Amino acid sequence: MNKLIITAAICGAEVTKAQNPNVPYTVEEIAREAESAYKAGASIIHLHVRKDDGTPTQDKNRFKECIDAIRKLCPDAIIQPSTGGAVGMTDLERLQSTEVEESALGLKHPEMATLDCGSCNFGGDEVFINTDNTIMNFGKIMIERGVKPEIEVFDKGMIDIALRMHKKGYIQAPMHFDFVLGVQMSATARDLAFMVDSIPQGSTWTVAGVGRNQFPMAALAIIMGGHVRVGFEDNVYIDKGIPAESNGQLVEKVVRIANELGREIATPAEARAILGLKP
Ligand code: KMH
Ligand code: ZN
Repeated sequence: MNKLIITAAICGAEVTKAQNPNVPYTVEEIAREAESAYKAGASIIHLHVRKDDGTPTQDKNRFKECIDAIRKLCPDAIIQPSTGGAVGMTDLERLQSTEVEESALGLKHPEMATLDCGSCNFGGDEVFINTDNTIMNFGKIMIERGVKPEIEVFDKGMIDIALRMHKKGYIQAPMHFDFVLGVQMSATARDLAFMVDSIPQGSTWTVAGVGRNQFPMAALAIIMGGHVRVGFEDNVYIDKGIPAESNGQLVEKVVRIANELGREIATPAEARAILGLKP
């Protein structure tokens, strides 16, 4: 079985310090959390950024500051900015994260970014909106900028949308999917198997189990040959009712489970090879 890519979603846009005081807002805090995850074995940092007061932002200058700060501590990590941002942001705001130069890698744009392939209920009256036009526009721009999409899917229909976008030329193969389970679609072994069965041969996938689903979904992915995303964006607890001290602590737990199950952890270089990114 190939090695396990661990993605750390260190910050998110919705989670707050009231839920766990270790959720990062400032540039320094974001760099600290990225380093803890990287040192524990994460090869991808999925990145949202905040203003110092915790307000989510897609401001490209803030992304640049955070990416540069992370690079100093995690020289070879794959940094994957979000283009999802927060509910209610405009497409133009959201796309700013793909404009940021990855100076340390000599790249004009990030290596990867997320591409959300459909709309999703986010609780209460909140709807995370991604129309077909948004997806086509984001897909086209990401191809032009050489940014590999991580296709975010919150339910099965979003896989079908991604496949249609691929047919029309807005997403290139090999495709990499992130199944976010426990928001709209339930996080069960049956549903994960259904998602994995629904993507084309040659694709790669990771799973982000939300809340209490984080570690059960991670264990399933480790066994099934997929990859794993953990982090404060999806879950702030290391155990029931016990806030995690850091993103690194969440990553360490995944590494322990993987070790027990005999799955080796991918380095960033190995993750790049698995995902078809330039070395
Ligand atoms: N915060 C959500 C509205 C992504 O990063 O692309 C969107 C999200 C997905 O987190
Ligand atoms: Zn995200």
